[in-house]
Amino acid sequence: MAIRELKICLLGDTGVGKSSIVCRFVQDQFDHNISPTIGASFLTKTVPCGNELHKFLIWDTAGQERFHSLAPMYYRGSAAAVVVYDITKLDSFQTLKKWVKELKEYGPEDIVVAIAGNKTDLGDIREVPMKEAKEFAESIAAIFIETSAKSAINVEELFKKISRQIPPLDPQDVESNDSFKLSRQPLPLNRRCC
Ligand SMILES: Nc1nc2c(ncn2[C@@H]2O[C@H](COP(=O)(O)OP(=O)(O)OP(=O)(O)O)[C@@H](O)[C@H]2O)c(=O)[nH]1
Ligand SMILES: [Mg+2]
Repeated sequence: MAIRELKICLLGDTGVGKSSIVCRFVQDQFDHNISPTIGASFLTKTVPCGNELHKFLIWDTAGQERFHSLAPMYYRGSAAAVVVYDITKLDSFQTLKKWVKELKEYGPEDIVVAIAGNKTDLGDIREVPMKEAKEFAESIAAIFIETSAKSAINVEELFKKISRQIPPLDPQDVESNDSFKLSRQPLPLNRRCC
C-alpha cells in the first residue's frame, strides 16, 4: 500500500485549542493545563485512506502574535492547513479570517483549507454562530467542522475530511515498491505535544 507523507499545519489565535486538537488526534488525550506552544510542535500520525496510507506530518504552530512571522515556514509546502477558532471567542474568528487571507495570498495554490470551530462543549457561551462560520467556509471552498478536543468530538472526522479532500495518487506516479513519499519537509524542531 502506498504511503504518502502529507505536511499539515495548524494555524489560529492563541488559546483556541490547536495543540489540544493535535493531542486528541495523535494521543487521544486532553490536558487542561496545556502550555501555550513556543514556535511550533511536530507530531505524526498515519491513517488509512482508500488504497493509501496518509502519514500526516503535523506542524502545530504557536498562536501568539510574536510567532506570527514563523508561520510561512509551516504553511509552505503543506498539503493542508487547519485554521482553528474558538466558538466562544468572536475575536478568534476575526483572526481566522486573517489567516485565511494570508494563506490565499502566500500559501500553496492547491492547499486544502479546513476551518475548525473548537470548544463545542462550551456551546452555552458561544459567540460565533455556526451558520456564519459555515457560510464563510463555503465562500472560500474550505472544509468546515466544529470540534471539541476536550470531549473528543469530531477531531478524527476533521482529519478524515482532509484525507478525503486530497486527490489520490496517479498509479503511474507510485514507485514499483510499496512506499511513495511526497514530502518536502523541513526537519522537526521539536516533538512536544502536551
Ligand atoms: N472547554 C474546552 N477547552 C479546550 C478545548 N480545547 C482546548 N481547550 C483549552 O483551551 C486552552 C488552550 O488550549 P491550547 O491547545 O493550548 O491552545 P493553542 O491554540 O494550542 O494555543 P497556542 O499554543 O498558544 O497557540 C487550554 O486551557 C485547553 O485546555 C476544548 O475543546 N474545550
Ligand atoms: Mg498550542
